[in-house]
Amino acid sequence: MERTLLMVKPDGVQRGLIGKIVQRFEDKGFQLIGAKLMQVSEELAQTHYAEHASKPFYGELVDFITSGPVFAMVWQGEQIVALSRSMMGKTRPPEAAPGTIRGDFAVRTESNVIHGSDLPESAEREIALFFKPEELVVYDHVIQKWL
Ligand code: DAT
Ligand code: MG
Repeated sequence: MERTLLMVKPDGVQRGLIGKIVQRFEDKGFQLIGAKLMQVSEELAQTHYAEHASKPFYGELVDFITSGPVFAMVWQGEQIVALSRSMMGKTRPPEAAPGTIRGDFAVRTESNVIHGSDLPESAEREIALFFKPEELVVYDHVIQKWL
């Protein structure tokens, strides 16, 4: 079963959007297997966003993700990486369709409310960065067969 790292960014936490965002993934039928409110360190931010190190917005990106607590989560489900990306909407809020998380809640690209892994390989890497194996809970998800 596929897993992904989803994170309510500091803007989403401050705006009180954790509950609404969690609700969307529960409604879809995905299984929550780990979650924590945490402060991202400079070092974790740099490693997590290493692919963007050469971009002009990298400094701002690292500053933003470390500017307040985030709500980091690991979710599991069939095709969850692609499906959660489509639920998040496009990176730039003006391009994010209404009904998506960014389309409904975000205005600016630099504060676009949610992070989600873009590929199954990135998901495995990011989950290992944010969570220790013992922080993930394996349990039976009884609605699976009805999805
Ligand atoms: P995503 O978060 O949709 O995977 P990404 O990996 O391309 O998007 O970029 C990571 C984050 O960096 C993104 O959520 C917001 C910020 N970002 C991307 N492009 C930007 C830009 N042109 N100016 C400012 N911030 C940007
Ligand atoms: Mg990305």
